Amino acid sequence: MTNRKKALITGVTGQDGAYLSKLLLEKGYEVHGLLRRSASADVVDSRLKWIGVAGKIVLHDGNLTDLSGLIRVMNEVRPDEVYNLAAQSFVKSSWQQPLLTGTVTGLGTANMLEAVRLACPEARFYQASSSEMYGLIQEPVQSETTPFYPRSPYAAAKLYAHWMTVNYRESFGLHASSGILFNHESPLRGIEFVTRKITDAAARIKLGLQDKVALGNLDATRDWGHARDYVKAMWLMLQQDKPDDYVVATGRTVSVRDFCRLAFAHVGLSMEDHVTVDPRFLRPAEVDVLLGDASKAKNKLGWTAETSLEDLVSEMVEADLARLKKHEHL
Ligand code: NDP
Ligand code: GDR
Repeated sequence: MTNRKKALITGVTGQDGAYLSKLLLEKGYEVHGLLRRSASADVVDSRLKWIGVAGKIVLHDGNLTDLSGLIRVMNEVRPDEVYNLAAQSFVKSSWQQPLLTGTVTGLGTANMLEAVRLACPEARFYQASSSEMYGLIQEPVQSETTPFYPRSPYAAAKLYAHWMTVNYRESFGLHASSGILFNHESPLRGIEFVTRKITDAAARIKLGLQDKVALGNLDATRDWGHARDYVKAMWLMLQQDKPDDYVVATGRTVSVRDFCRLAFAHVGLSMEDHVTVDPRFLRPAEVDVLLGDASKAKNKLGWTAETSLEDLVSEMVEADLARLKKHEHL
């Protein structure tokens, strides 16, 4: 028998799952992860390997859409803390796969809440909510009190999941918290998201492997932070006596165009020479601007973003250069 605290992470193979696993292992936790079955078993844990935690966490087969399987995992692990990070998380895909997105990102969270309520109601629960819920922004700076206006099937699914988390807290007394996280990036960001697409392209162009990169809306602005900082806020939320909802953001918003400028400048190039616009990457509805006010997280959790955008961009470009030189893929 061990006295170590036990955490169960869904979405453990994703960007945040990798950073959170590392953080919790460093804090002495026994870390368990939910792994959905894949025919490509050799690559599913590539992020966990990159960050150095593969083999140090216990993986359990399961899928957010399968309630009985989730209950089985809860009974096996008996977690003290549950971090629900799994989702169909790519906004653009959610217009092509709205029902899948609703099933996994929305109803999947309801399954997780049910599994906790039925199997381990004492466990503390974290829900990965999103700034996308603000969508067509109703206030220039978004906080916990700003009304939501989702602009994609993804955002609508996340809003359902968010309100279910609030409702399970208020109806059943679960220690369930929702982190409304603004965009956060890292060298482990999926290649389909704009920041990693840009840093990977800047590195390839620098190494002579390609000449151009096609993007969509360069004028959208986002409040971009580092995933390594943001997983600390998740953990802090579950250490509070009372569950609550918190915005997690840097308080600075920058356009996709300016993100490109920073990434290309890092390798001594000019984005104007290499970036083209392709309507294929535009969205049926856009979220033009996001800018978060994380004062509540600062005051109640003692959390602030530690990494500047400039440092984040440099770290991502350097990681892509190193990967490409070693012919590694992620
Ligand atoms: P990723 O897309 O990198 O990871 C998503 C994870 O969910 C992967 O581990 C994936 O598994 C898993 N998953 C997908 N579908 C299922 C399913 N049906 N059953 C079980 N697992 C599944 O996301 P991030 O790490 O970037 O984000 C983590 C969470 O935070 C997500 O819920 C996202 O929507 C949310 N979020 C992210 C923000 C960001 O800027 N990164 C901001 C705000 C919220 P597999 O590896 O097999 O694909
Ligand atoms: P987002 O991230 O939709 O904010 O969701 P993404 O990086 O996909 O888009 C950010 C902005 O960049 C514009 N853009 C492009 N986006 C992509 N992917 N590819 C392009 O070529 C491109 N060109 C311009 C987009 O239109 C958009 O305005 C992320 C995800 O992690 C969600 O899961 C999370 O909830 C939110 O962040 C907060």
